[in-house]
Amino acid sequence: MKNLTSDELRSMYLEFFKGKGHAVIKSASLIPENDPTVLFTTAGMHPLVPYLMGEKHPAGARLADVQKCVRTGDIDEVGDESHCTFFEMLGNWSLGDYFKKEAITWSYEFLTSEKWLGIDSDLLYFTCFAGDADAPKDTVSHGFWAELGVKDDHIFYLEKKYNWWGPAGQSGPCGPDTEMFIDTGKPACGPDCDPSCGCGKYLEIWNDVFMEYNKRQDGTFEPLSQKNVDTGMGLDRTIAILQGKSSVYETDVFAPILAKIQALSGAAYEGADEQMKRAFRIVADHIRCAAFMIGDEKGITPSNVDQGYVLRRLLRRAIRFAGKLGVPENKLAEVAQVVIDKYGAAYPELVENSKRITGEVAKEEERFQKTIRQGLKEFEKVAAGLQNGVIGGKSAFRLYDTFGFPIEFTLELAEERGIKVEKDGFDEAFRRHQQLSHAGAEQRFAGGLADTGEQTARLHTATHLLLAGLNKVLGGDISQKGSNITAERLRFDFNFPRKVEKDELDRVEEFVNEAIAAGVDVKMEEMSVDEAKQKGATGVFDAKYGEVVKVYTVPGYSMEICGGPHAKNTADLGKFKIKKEQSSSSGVRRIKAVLEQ
Ligand code: ALA
Repeated sequence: MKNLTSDELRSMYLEFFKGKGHAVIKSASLIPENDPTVLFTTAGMHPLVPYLMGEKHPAGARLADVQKCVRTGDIDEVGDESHCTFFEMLGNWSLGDYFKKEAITWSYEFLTSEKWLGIDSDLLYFTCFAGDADAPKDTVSHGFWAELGVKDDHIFYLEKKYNWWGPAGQSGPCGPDTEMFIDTGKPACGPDCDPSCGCGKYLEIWNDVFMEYNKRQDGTFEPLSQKNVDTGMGLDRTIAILQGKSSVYETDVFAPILAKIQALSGAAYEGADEQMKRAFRIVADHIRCAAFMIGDEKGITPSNVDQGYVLRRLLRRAIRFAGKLGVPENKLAEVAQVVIDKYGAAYPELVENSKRITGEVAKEEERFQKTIRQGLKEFEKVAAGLQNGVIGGKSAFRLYDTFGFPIEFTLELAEERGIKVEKDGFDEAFRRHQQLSHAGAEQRFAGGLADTGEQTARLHTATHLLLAGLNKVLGGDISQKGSNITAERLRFDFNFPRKVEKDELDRVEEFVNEAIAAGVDVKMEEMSVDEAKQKGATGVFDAKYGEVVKVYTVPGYSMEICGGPHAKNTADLGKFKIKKEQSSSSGVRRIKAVLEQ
């Protein structure tokens, strides 16, 4: 097996699929475009949903990429051997082109051929979908693995829970998958040990999804108009295997980051006990993830809502654990700089935005230190007023909710002084609070990119007109910072340093309604990014599709790079109405608007 660095694996993967006729496309932003269902891009397929649903991709029907992804659902597991909040997914795509035979043959070739990864085929195990009422048993995939020489006892049939891929609980493209595992050398956990048992013997490294169904909003399935392949190989996991490491945190990726934390803290990572190791890994993982979030082409900053909230939580958790390791205050920007240096060649946006990354990390650390000092004072007040030596759940929650004082700090301080904390009461108050606020939840409304309904298309077009209107009324420097469209309304974030006044909003509304009244056809053209820029198209997509992009024009009003879908004529839009203008995060305003019929 080849011992590759992360940079080498990225290049090798893309080179292999280029050789199989794939166009290499750039990673999309971590912040989904026009998709209200998730806060972050959680898999390589996510930005490609419109194309999996049948829209034509400008780069062709065979694509390969390395997509940056964030999943914060299992943030509490970060720090074990394989969980991270940020990860890179290597993927190859067939948009109605090849299907199971080619996908499986190429996966096998890339994994086992001496020219590529050269993994000993005896170490590899495979799973296929066992079949149920929604779709048949995948004997076809099983057959292709067998043809390649894989023995029967290396192939398992597993149920939908393990061998089906599709956005859970949502509508969208989905289908059975076949997964590839490597034997880590750990002993089997028992006679029933298989790749689904999670004991650690088998580590999943790659997943080939055969997307041939669309899951409807009502949970039923319909065949897709085209059959697609969506694959995802975890970069961190695969290099851990290739480098002979038992943990993703021991690879060339994390080595310089952990070394920096070690140097700052004075504590040693090697030989540290599990708890200390975990603290090191949490700091490394969270700062890596934060650097990618802030450094993203649609960079976000810490705030109390949506993506900014998740970022704030990651940074504050990193700060807390860095404190435990003895890292002095206000040093985490230096750790972020190491992340920038390590990933800069593969992700130039990190280098371009390096000042923003280190600046935001430093600012958030200062803010948090201030919060903690304030919280400490409040804690002292609470502690001084105790009658029975117990801090009630509600008081602990108030420290957390009103003063931002982490519950862990309350628990630690209380323990030092022999004070008890009603943790159950805190948990109860916390749960109630979580149910009320949606911040922090990754999965949200239904709909999203898979929603190509007419009203959604109209709102997409209205969003372009809104951006053009804002530029006209507020001067030409407005660009999109985020967009979120449901069938009912649009939400649009843009850079602007102050509140937008009522009369300005009125003029923007007028501009959009004028374009609607003019009843012009919306035009779509494909061209290179450079050409689009030359023609004056706006759009945040310029790093996304590599060479060719779609440009939607509302002649006389707007020209924007976008993946669609859009209304055919502005007259279809109805009446445009701005419902709300508010702050979204520092330097970013948010507008909510609707189309009234
Ligand atoms: N979309 C598939 C996954 O994320 C490849 O596992």
